[in-house]
Amino acid sequence: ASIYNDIQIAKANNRKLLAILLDPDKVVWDTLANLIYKINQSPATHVFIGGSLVESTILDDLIVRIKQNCILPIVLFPGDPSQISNHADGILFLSLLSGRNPDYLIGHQVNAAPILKQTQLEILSTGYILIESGSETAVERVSKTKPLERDNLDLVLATAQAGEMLGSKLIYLEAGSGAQEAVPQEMIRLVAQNIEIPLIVGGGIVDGQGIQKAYESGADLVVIGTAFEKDANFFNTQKKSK
Ligand code: 1GP
Repeated sequence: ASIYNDIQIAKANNRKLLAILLDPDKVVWDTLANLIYKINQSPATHVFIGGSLVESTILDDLIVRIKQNCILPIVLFPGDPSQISNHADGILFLSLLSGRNPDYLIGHQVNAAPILKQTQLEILSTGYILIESGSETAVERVSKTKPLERDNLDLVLATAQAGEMLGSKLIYLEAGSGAQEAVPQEMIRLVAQNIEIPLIVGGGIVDGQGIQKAYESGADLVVIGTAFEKDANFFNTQKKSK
């Protein structure tokens, strides 16, 4: 079955999904076995791999190594076309709809298309919407775009709906990695209720309660990066504290 089909089936059954985001630059090779063990122990349903700026050349090796011991689908979450690996299962083919930088709206995508045609990767067209989250995040810095304001719900909704009308298969509301403030619940709710396609939410979610709030508001898939990166026992701790 395809990654997208599975996401749609999960959404239809109100079964919530969770992605652990790994930044290849921050993965410590020597501790990888333990990291994979922790991923397998966690409630994660997907592994996302990427970052705004990845300098590492270990992407292929990292994915091969994870796949040896982990059956979760591996989805690339690239900052630019250099972050493509045929060893992954799929790729979030992002367009940064909140910004007006043509490189991140269509430029990188044009460069990536011929490369992707040579791979078996499942292409997941994703309308990527950056939301203001307290201070400047890496996405903002690298893409040289401004996030949408937290209180401009109408603009966020119109942007998500435009993405859906353009043919995005997923909408991703992003506060940015390590964000001070996660995407507001009210915003998640409004967008979830007014689009048909699955909704991904991430950035600045640091505890089980934050994950639950995003789910309750209508997120279909939540992305956890920094919290797991800082503490591979993150999901054990969250379970115990309940
Ligand atoms: C960032 O949404 C992801 O692209 C995850 O963010 O690192 O804050 O969990 P965090």
